[in-house]
Amino acid sequence: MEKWIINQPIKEALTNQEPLVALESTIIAHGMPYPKNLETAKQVEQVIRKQGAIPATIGIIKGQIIVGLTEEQIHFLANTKPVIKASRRDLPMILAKGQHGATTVSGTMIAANLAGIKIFVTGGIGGVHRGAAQSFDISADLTELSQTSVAVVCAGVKSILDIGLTLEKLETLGVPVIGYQTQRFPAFYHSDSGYDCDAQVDSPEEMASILKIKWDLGLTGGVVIGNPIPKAHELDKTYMDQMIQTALQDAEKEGVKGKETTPYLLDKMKQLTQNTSLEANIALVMHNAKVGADIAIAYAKCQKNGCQP
Ligand code: PSU
Ligand code: MN
Repeated sequence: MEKWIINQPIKEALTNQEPLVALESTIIAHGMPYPKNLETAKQVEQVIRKQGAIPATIGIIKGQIIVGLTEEQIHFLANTKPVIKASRRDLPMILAKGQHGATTVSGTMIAANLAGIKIFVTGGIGGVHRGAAQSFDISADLTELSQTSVAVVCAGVKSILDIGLTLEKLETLGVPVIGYQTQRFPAFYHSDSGYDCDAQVDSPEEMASILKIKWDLGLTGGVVIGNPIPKAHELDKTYMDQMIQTALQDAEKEGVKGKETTPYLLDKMKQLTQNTSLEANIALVMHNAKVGADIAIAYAKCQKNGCQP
């Protein structure tokens, strides 16, 4: 059995050089509860299609990485247990043991790159956790971004993380952090983290040319495209900061560690905010899907006919 496959519609799209957008599955299996996770996963794909690009959700079923999961396969990962959270280090074991896996940003970047998909849409990426000086808890997403050439459209990182340290780490790793129509790095539930991006880019065409130049130069590695949550869906900062404090204290009390930390914090935040965080999360993912599709379309044009000046 092949260790990874591309489903037929995605194969055809690749052959025809059509614009493709990769999507992760950890957000489905570990980031949101059933059935909201399934509804959201389907809706994100629809937004991308409506915009004129082709979605390819990535996950692992019975030890096989699948690029472009079918609707039934997405449904399966959305309500099956156990589905293992799959970052770079987890892939060999999950594949060898024939297990099911939900790919994180790092796992999804690896599979997208294998398939030749260069644009990837998600909600938020992992980063440097608060207190990382003690815990050493830094997401494998960051090291993946330093070595795998896929651009990740996200709404920044949640303030469950240390945003300043995350940006420092990305600088060290040589990963460009670009604000889409903003100079400010977004903070997931808020459009402005208080930190600047390396550059502001206002059009999909300019974004596409930056990606093309980077990779043509042989500058291997990803790009973080920070797309702020739409104003109407922003949540109150003081309130969210309080909830984050509580969630972090609970994690500490319960001794939550390692790969369980992020899913634990995401779930706690959802409970503490009585689902308002979940609604905001869904809204920002839809917005990222739209922008990601536009960038994929511009990038495909850039590949075919050369970039716009
Ligand atoms: N941040 C979010 N939502 C998510 C994740 C992060 O706001 O669903 C998921 C992504 O799949 C990301 C992973 O790649 O968590 C990072 O996990 P860790 O911090 O364990 O590296
Ligand atoms: Mn971690």
